[in-house]
Amino acid sequence: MGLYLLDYGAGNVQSLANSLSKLGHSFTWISEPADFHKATSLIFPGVGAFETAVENLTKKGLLEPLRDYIQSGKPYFGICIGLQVLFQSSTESPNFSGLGIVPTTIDRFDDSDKTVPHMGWSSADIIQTPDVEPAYYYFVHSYCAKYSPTSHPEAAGWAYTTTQYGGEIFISSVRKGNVFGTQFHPEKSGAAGLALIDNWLRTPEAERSAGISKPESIRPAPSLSLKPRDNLTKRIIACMDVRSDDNGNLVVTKGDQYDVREKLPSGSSMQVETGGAVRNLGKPVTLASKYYTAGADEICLLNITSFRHSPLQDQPMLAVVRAAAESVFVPLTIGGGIKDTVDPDGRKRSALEVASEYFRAGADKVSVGSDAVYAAEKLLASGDNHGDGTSSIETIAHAYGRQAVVVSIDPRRVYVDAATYDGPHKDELIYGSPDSVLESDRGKCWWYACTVSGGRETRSISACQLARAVEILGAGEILVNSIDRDGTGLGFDSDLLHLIKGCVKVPVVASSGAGKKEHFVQVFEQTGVEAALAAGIFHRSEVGIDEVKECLERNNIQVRTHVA
Ligand code: 1PR
Repeated sequence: MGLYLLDYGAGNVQSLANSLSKLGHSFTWISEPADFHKATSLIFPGVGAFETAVENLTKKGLLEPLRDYIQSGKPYFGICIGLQVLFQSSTESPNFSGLGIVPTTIDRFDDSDKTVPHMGWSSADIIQTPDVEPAYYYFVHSYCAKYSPTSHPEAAGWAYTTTQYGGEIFISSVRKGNVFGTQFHPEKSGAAGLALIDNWLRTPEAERSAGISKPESIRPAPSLSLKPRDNLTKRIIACMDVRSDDNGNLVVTKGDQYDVREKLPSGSSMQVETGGAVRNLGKPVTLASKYYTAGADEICLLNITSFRHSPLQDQPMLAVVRAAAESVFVPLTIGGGIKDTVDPDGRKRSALEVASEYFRAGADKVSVGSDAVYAAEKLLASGDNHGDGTSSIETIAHAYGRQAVVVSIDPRRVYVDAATYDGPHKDELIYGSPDSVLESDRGKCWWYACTVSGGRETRSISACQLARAVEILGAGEILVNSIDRDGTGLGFDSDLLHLIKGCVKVPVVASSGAGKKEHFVQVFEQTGVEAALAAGIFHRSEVGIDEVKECLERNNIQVRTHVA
């Protein structure tokens, strides 16, 4: 008897398991239908596609026992897909039915006025007590239950909180009788999320158990008016480039334009080609935990040498991810080496297997670099407007949902003579502004070429072409690095970011070049990106995450500030 967790076998459920362990709650996984009878509380943490969830629950014979469990009046807490499955159906998967407990459908956000998926921290406003200061939680989803008290009053009566995204208000949590469900991810929502899970579990079971059709649980649904702007905050991401130092220990390093070795004094007799020792800025798990506590909205770990070998042989990196996930309760992205590989013993590993290993270790998203370039080139060469289903982006997005797939691009400027240039990507040329703060940009003209293998090889595909292609293939977010700006502290490359923002609907993360807090204000104001990532200034303690957020807030840019 006790707390059970339902895993239908696709999503990353390790985050919730880690949250419960951190809070001191023991739990058991549901492994067969009979387990529902033993459960006195049940949490269903779903991520990914509606179809995958319903199909897998059905195949495992768990869908009907789940319905029976909920109707028995025992406490149920559904997260994301665990909430959506309570509804009748989803336009994401028209051939699959949900449990039909909440009488309305799940629909896609309208992307004509905004980025989809809805990704990041937003407030969940309690509709019955609007004066309560709302908490901020982490959302990542493209589909939602729209809040419509006029057309669907019964369904709207289930709403406990609502959230506004662009010009739409949706049900961000439901509460009725024994049923509680959140569209957001409390297990990834820092202290606020952990408190929410803990409060639910510590409320006596008798209080959480009640029939959903009891008259006292039927609430009238008020009409809500749209606020002038929604509460989705801009995200600040701390990134750690991880590699082995010369003694074989995994360290956080940081390059200048991707060169992570100490510069040798001129005239040094040491080998010039490889430079000095690998820069060591700290231990990955210690830094990840420090940045979480300091208020980072997300943490990113990049295994920057994984292109050289099979990442599944790289057990220390998996151990790093496992340990980081135990102390970081905001989204954790892992990149490097997500591709089809062959182990030294000849065993083939698909990109999906590699990604799955990282998800099982506690990653919430994986970031694909070089392999995304090859997949985009293949798509362009085919002339099709859809992939063939075999790329790493497609296979991982199919299994874990596109929100779990970040594409990390490493573009480099290719300077051309504006007056005479007649080469490729003419329509993407950027003309450096004559009054650019960077003297080096003035009067220059360039396009952005993609690179692979950590910038070692430049390809002919442009950053724009890549962004459009990977969005078609299923990327849920694009992380835009810049080899020209990496480690320079000159500020983000706004020209590049503006260009990529104009090419895609998915969220864009700015990376490379942050040198002071004002650079974050500039990048959000000038390009509209959803998030900004930095490494060097945080590792060297030059600027704190709290200082960045205070500066953004002063400039009227919404951020998540209450992190403790
Ligand atoms: O190609 O799928 O194996 O992925 C490799 C990943 O590793 C890619 O995401 C690529 O960007 C990254 N990578 C490879 N080599 C390096 C290197 O530095 N030698 N790091 C590297 C890329 C860029 C950012 C950095 C920002 C912010 N580093 O991660 O953190 O530029 O830095 P700043 O704020 O200090 O300017 P695959």
